[in-house]
Amino acid sequence: MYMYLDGPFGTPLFIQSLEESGAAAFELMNVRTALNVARVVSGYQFVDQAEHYGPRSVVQHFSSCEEKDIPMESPVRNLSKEVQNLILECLKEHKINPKKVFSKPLEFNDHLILKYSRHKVGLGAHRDLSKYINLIVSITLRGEAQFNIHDAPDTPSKVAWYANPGTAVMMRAPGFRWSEDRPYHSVTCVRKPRMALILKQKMR
Ligand SMILES: O=C(O)CCC(=O)C(=O)O
Ligand SMILES: [Fe+2]
Repeated sequence: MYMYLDGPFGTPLFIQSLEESGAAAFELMNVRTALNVARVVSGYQFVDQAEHYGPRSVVQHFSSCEEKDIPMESPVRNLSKEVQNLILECLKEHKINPKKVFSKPLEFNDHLILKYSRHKVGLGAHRDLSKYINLIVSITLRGEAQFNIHDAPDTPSKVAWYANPGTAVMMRAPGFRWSEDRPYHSVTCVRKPRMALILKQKMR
């Protein structure tokens, strides 16, 4: 049994941050735990991605391992379940009806692991596809970068965090508070090659 969550996360304040700026960040687990997960998943199959993506030609400097290439018994899946439970427990503890927070029951069913190389811009400002609902959680497993939230793809960031091993950034996605809002975000200043695990809920 993996033990992952060292907090501090447990106040429903994240809901307020998600409503106000579209995102929230917190220390999810200690550095050593994050690095242990990174070590296990670094052996998975990663595919180098093109330097530009989509109609707006968003810059990206990473290789990726998608859901289908993550084994069923991966620590990624334990971690994902623990984060999901942590969020739901937090709502329960504070007597917040999850139906008022999520339009569909929260269930992370799609995972993505990214390995960034050192670059000034790791991933340009973009919004995730609207088929990813409720919440998106990005957990830094290794390395160091800056995670930014923007009002528009071409405006400077309005919120930014240093993402270090163990840091989790949550972003609202369609369905959160029954709204379609989803923030623009980017990853910059990749000072040390960064590995991130992204938890998503694909609408079925
Ligand atoms: O690397 C991250 O933390 C974010 C990745 C991201 O925004 C995406 O995959 O759409
Ligand atoms: Fe994204």
